Parts: sequence; structure tokens; C-alpha cells
Amino acid sequence: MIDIDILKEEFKRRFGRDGIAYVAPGRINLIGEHTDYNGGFVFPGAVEQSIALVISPNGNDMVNAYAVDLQLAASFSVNDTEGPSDVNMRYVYGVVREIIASGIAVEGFDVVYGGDVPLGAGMSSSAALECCFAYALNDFFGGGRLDRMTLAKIGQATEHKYVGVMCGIMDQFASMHGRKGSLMRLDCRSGEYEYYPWHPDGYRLVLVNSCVKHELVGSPYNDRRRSCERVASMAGVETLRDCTWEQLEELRPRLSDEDYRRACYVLGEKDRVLAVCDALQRDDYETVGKQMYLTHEGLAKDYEVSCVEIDFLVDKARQLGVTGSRIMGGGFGGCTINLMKDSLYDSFCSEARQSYKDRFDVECQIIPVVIGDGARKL
Ligand code: GAF
Repeated sequence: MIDIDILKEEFKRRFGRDGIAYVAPGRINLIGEHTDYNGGFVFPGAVEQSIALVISPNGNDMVNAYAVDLQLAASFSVNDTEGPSDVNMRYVYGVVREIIASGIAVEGFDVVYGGDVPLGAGMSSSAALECCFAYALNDFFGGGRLDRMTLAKIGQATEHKYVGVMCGIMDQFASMHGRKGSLMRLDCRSGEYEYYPWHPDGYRLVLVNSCVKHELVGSPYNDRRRSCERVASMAGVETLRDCTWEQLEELRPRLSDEDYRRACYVLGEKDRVLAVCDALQRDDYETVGKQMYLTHEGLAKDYEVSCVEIDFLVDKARQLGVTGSRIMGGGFGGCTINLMKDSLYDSFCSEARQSYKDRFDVECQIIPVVIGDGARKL
């Protein structure tokens, strides 16, 4: 759990007064990976791991920010049109500029921030950071006038314009809309969403962090998105959400093998999300788990966003009798998400840890999932 007192004390030590605290969480995603920018469905939930900040206006036009975990300080004017070059600070700068662009007069402020969302673990530490700032600035300078979806889009625009990751809306949506004990099904085309209370009797969700740092900035993530857009445009549809298997097969001779396989993954994932929604109505977690393994297969073989360490963890999960396991989030490292019977938990933890250590000489990190609330003032 994040320790707000540490941030408050650091704020007081640096700036000599008290500030107000805000928090926004990271997320998990049960199923529906790389479907958000294809207009499809996702199934995320906010987690307890969060980013928090302590903020107070300073009466001039400067933002003075200090990232506790990174021990990184930066200052820039709210009117600066270039912004800092450090990637971490560009998230802060981008949100400030996007909030201003939305019509809110952001003035100078001092801020200290930090959190416990593991970096590069695929749990959306960057979305948590964006959403924490977006929520705080909207509350502080805008009187809360922007709604949560608009704030999520401000976070997404920050990634696109200031960091260069052409992400979808899932992570920021989840960080803004999370609700304790519920997952959410978001239709990324219409923006409609529903809460699904998540109390899987006899089962639990557990993350295993491979500690292979996933890095979406400048990564092949954008290439995947471009492939999808190419296929959609050749099929004459806006996104792959509207492309059928028949259309894809018709196009196949004109597609590169890579684009074809990527599109196959996305079309398959659309079907899997719907199968999972259906299974959840019946509390049929065995079917949910099977779909998760199938998603991993697609992400590893067709979408090519897994890595040896993650494949090892998924194979190990299968051998140990875990109900469902797959890579979670953007890919290229980070965590697996595992759905398992409660009774398996202890033996799974010790065996997964030991075998991972034996194989890679690295300690993996086991993270029990607790579904928490979205961005808020503390
Ligand atoms: C990353 C992105 F930020 C999301 O928008 C989403 O595409 C995800 O990868 C894959 O499902 O987390």
C-alpha cells in the first residue's frame, strides 16, 4: 500500500507548507488485449497499487515537481511549449498542457508524487500517473468540471502527443473508473461500460511479475497498431472491430503474413472476450481460464508480444494446474495474469518462484490482485 504520509512529509520538507493529496490506480485486465485501439471490448479493473501526489498552488506560473521514487526534480512553466526532455516528467508536462487545452486555466503549482505500481510491469504505472495529475488538476483548477472519460482521454492524448505511444483508452479508462470489487467491460468503440462484480467463489487472480521490464515507448507496440489499421483500411472498415473472418480471408492474398497473423489475433480476441462475458454469467471460471490460455497463444505466436520468460511462466502455470494464465497488458515483458483455485495458491507461489529462479536466476514477484477504486482525492 502506498504511504501518503511519506509524500506529505516530503512535500512539507521541500516546499515548507502542506498540500492536498490525490491518488489514481494501476490496472489489471482479465481479457481483451490489444482490442482497445481496434474498437473492441476490454475487461479491466483498477488495482490497489497506485500513484499519489501532494499538490499546492505556488502563486506563479512554474510547475515544480519532485518524483520521490525516481529522486527526480524538474521545473517548467505552464506556458512552456517544449517541456522537459525526461520521459517521466513529460507525462506530467503533457497532462498540464492537455488540461490547459481543454479550457482550464492551470496556474503554477508545487507537487511531490510517487507510488507502488511496479514500473514496466504492464500494470499501467504511466496511466496511473497521468490520471492522478489529470484528476488533481481538474479538481484543483477546474472545479471538477471535466468528467472522468474526458480525463481518461487527456491521459491517452498525453501518451500520443508527448511520449509517442499510440495506446488505446483501456488503461486510463480503468484508472479513472475503477470500483472496489468490480471489473468493468468497456466497449471501446461506443465508450459504454458496465461494472461486473468480481467475487469468483473459490478462485482468485494473481499476477506474476517476470521482472523483464516492458517498455512501450519507442517499442513495436506502435507497429502492431499500424498493422491493424492497415488491414482495417484495406477491408474498408474503420477498425478491426468491424472486420469479419470472411473479409479477412478474402484480403489474405494481399496482406503480408505478419499483418494477416496480427489481424487473426485481434479477430480471435474479439470472440474470446464475448465467450468470457458469457461464461461469467454462469460463473464458469474453467471456460474463462481456457480463453485466457488461448489469448496467450495468440499474443505469443501471432501478435508476437511475449518473451521467453513470460512463456515459461505461462507454461509453468499450466503444468501446475492453474485455470488460466496469459501475458497481461501491452506485452514485451511485465506480468502474467493467472486465474487459479484458492487451494492452489500456496504451492503455485513456491513452485513458480523456485522454477523461475532456477531457470533465469531472477526472483519473480507474486502480486495478489485486489480490485480497488479509481482516481480520487484523499
Ligand atoms: C497497453 C496500452 F496502453 C493499452 O491501451 C492497451 O492497448 C494494452 O497495452 C494492450 O491491451 O497497456
